[in-house]
Amino acid sequence: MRGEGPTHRENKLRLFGHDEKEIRVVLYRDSAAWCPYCQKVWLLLEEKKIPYKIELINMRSYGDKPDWFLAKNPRGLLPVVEVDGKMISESVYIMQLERRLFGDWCGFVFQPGSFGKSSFEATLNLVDEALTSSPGPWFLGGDNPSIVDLQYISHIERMIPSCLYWKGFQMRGNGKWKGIERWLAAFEERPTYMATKSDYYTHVMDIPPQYGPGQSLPLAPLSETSLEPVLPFNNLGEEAARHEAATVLLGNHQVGESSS
Ligand SMILES: N[C@@H](CCC(=O)N[C@@H](CS)C(=O)NCC(=O)O)C(=O)O
Repeated sequence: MRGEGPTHRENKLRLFGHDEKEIRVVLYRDSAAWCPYCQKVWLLLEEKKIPYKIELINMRSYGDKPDWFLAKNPRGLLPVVEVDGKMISESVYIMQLERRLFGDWCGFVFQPGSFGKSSFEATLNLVDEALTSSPGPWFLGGDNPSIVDLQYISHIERMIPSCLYWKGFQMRGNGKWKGIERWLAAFEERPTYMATKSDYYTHVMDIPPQYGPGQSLPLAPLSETSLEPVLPFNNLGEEAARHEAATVLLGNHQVGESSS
């Protein structure tokens, strides 16, 4: 049914049982699904089931952005959320949007009238402590991820393969950060997250060219745990994987043709 069904990177309309006329939000996110700031806002809208429309905008590395988009958002940064016609950029601020919408709803319904390896490891220890001291997999406990989990996930997802490839630094599978492992495993059971998640190869190579290449160290030999785990959720079999690769390749070819 139009606007319904599972989370997918090609969705253009999300209704969650609402009428299209009720939509107040448009999400402008990057067409390649690389951008970590876009991912967390996208995941937030999906987890909170906020009805919204999606506009895919190319990142600078793929050429100029459409004039109509720059007219609405002169800095050109992604993501942007348009709420009731007002353009809001800065993803942390956008994420507070959910609380604001919720606050608006409560106010209406219930009231009369949001350098280095050692310091990186030390910080990971702190993050891990915060997660192990929580009763469940999430930072704030509870059955579902909160705004705090969403704030971290799109960045940690990118740190895992990029630290591994560029620095030979293994964040997963080494038994050091059990809270982070538990938290990632909980995210990997969620279809919404898995639909927004990208793969190791993309995250190693998706550092925008204007940032320059990652600074590499000699790499440790590859092992079972240093490779991206194939999870049951996305292990659809060889044939389905071939179909998906062919569809995406064809789609990229068409996008390339239309922008040249
Ligand atoms: N502080 C901004 C950062 C957004 C940002 O840096 N977005 C990057 C993409 S990851 C961007 O739009 N770069 C311009 C481009 O490559 O088109 C936020 O939190 O939303």
